[in-house]
Amino acid sequence: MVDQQVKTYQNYLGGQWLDSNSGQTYTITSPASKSTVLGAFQFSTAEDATQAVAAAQEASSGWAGTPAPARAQVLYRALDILSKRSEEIARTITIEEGKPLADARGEVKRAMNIIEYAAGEGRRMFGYTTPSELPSTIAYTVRRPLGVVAIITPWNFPIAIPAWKLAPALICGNTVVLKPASATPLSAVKLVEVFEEAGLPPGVLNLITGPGSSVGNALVESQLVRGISFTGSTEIGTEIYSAGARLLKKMQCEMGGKNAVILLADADLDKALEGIVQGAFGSTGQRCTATSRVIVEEGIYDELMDQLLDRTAKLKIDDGLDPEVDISPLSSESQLQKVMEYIGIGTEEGARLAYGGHALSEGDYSQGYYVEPTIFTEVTPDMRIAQEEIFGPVLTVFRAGDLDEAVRISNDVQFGLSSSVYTRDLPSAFRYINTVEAGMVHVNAPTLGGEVHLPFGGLKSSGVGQREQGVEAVDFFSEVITVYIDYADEARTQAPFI
Ligand code: UN1
Repeated sequence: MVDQQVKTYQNYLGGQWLDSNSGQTYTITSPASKSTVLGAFQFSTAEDATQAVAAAQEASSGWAGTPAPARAQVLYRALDILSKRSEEIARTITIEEGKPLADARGEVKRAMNIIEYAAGEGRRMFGYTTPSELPSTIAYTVRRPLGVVAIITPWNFPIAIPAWKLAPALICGNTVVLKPASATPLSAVKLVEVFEEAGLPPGVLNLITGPGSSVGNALVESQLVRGISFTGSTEIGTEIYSAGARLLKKMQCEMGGKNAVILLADADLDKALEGIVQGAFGSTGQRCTATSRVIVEEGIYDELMDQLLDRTAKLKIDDGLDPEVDISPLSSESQLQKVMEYIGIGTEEGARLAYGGHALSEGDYSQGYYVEPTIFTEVTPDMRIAQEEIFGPVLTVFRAGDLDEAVRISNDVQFGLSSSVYTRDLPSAFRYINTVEAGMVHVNAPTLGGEVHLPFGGLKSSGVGQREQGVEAVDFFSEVITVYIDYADEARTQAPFI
């Protein structure tokens, strides 16, 4: 039973805020304060998902028929509203997901950037014209929306990831059913409020909260859903991709990472150290682009380790609202259990626990899911901690004789999302760029992040389907139609094409 004080939030379908058909809600609590209930949310069912798809389908022709520059006007209004609500929404992210407020502010800014970028694309829905091989004929291409698309998002970027799928989907004229992670529905409700206030027509954006097992499956199985954009684990992404592919949907799955920084002996060590620490421990390691491996050339190994241990010891572990915080709590009890399990596995596998390794539960820490930043050395590529995504502040350190060996270790995982090298040597940097298996490659910069006008995504088990963001997002959320017009005033005596 839900306490009287707890606010109940509803689904958003066809422009109305509604209860789930289940008649049930579930509550969420704050990762930094387990006893603080943040709200009750609809425990939605497959039937709710079907209704949301129907609402999106109903709105589809109207929105598709709205000129893209007019659709952009709604996005510009959403941008303005999000900007006005940015501090409130950043605080919601921190309270709901746990990340430091500075990171949450950055996340809201990223959402604003992608909305701005997508709105600009409203005046650039370009196709092309080309000479035909026939006389008196023109040929051109035009973009059309897919129709109804489902957007399934994770808890670790509860505003930015929905925004960077939603904004391009909307500008291309699709209608959307958004299914946010069940752990972070409050941020999603606020994002939908922003678009509602911006004047998005009813049914163009629909929100259903609740478990992936019922709602997510119903969306994936619906014949009316023509595209799916998913971010989450490789395990779930593989299931969704297979199920969607069977129904010939357009699919985009953004999944796990095991991102490595290679540190060459000639690197600027101060710069590298900052990049490694931010990459490994920022957002408590809960991002798919986090640095989870450092591969160090022998000549600089001892110096790096001395400084890395020193620097890590100075990190402040606290509530995400503390202005001085470096490492805030993990987002849930299950995250804490998973991270602790991997720390146990690393120790059993014979890696050396060089720093941290404990959950923190004394004093104020007892209220949240805190864990120390953790560093394993003497890690070898065959270990599970070297291969599997941990999604927490756990860094594994490897030794390598030279760049080629380092790249071999870097590539020897199933993932290929982001990567980085620190070096001052131009030929080494380019050899790295040309051989590392990753969708995003950084030189002298952390593995994190990305800019909204550039494509984001990975190789191998990290990603499948078109990239997110950049012009690739427009490619994903639209179909290209090829048009031939014969304006000859006489019938042709032969079939027109060979
Ligand atoms: C980032 O590196 O800043 O789920 C973004 C994730 C990624 C987004 C990371 N899709 O962590």
